[in-house]
Amino acid sequence: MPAPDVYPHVYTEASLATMQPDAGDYGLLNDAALVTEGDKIAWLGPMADLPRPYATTAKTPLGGRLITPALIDCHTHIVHGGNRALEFEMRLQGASYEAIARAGGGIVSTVTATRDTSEAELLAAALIRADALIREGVSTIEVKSGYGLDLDTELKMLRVARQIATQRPLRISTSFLGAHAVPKGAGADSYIDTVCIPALRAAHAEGLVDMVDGFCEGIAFDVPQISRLFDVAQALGLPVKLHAEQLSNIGGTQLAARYNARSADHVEYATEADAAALAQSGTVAVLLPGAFYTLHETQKPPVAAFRAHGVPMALATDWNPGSSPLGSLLLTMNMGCTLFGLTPAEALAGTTRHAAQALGLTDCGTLKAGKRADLAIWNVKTPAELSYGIGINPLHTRIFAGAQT
Ligand code: DI6
Ligand code: FE
Repeated sequence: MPAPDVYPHVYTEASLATMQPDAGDYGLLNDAALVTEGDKIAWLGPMADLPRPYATTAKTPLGGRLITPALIDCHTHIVHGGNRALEFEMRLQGASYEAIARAGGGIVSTVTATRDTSEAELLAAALIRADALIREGVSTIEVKSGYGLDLDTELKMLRVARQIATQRPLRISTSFLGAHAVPKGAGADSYIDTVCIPALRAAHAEGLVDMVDGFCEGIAFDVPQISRLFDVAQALGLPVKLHAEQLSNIGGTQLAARYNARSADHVEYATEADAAALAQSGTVAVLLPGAFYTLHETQKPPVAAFRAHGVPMALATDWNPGSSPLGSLLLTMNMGCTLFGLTPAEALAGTTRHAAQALGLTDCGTLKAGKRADLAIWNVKTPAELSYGIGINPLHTRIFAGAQT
């Protein structure tokens, strides 16, 4: 891990997409400079206003390149064993995601593979995925459990997630997703009460849990079952988030709002009333176009209603072996625009400021003096270019906690 740099770094001849709220689409500053000291942003503004003390410091001229906050992937399942290429082939021949899940494939097949994979092998595979995101200027990744569905494997997954941050210059937020699927041979109610909730308590006791997540869906858990889990989360002082309204509407979004969830994710089938509830509770809607694309969905999330009600929208890869084997947050931004109709400014807010909000992080996601110096410097001049390219990676340099990495 590189030691934090204590000397000021002065970046000049840059455009800054500060992503400050209420500063216009991108909070854009042209002909600007940005100074980092240690792991923080010390100053930013027009080059002409660069404070005296920095005038004599060595500078890094960026030739008009764009600086944004480093990107944040706020919904991933990058710790998992095996892959589901076979199901991809089955879906191409007409089998639906739900039919495959009900026949014992889907999430449950990744559970078998994850149980059978050692901690070291899970970590090695997760690091390869994390590296792909790092190469695109990502500084922070949320990582879920949920392919264990037993105490030992759920804890194994969360330990691996924590270890990623010891092996790479990355910040990791963990979500306990024990309520992801009903394991083979179990009943949903007894699974929640006798396996999932005890596993949550054990994982929390080991300091492995930052948030609690669930899958509220016809093929997974209903509102009363998720409520029981969320009651325990609340008693433990843990914030919640929820996979809600992905394939149908069974009330998950309203449930998330009642528990002041940090985010409600997927939300394709959310309604106007659901949008109003999210606005009320200050919950972020996390849109996951990778799953929409992979599953050939046609129901789009109600973006117009989210805008009308002022619901912050984030974008994430949902990187998982089944519904979203998508390893690019930049491509996710393009898909958010092309498939869901977001503007490129909304897409960038969705992978910076709003993604930070979805994780409860207040020290990153925008460019401002005092925030962490987690930055991405791009070989582009205008921020819309980040969403416009398809499979193009214009990253020039990633700065993590003030250090070039
Ligand atoms: N929704 C998703 O998109 C992932 N989990 C979930 O609840 C899918 C996980 C998988 O198919 O393995
Ligand atoms: Fe997911």
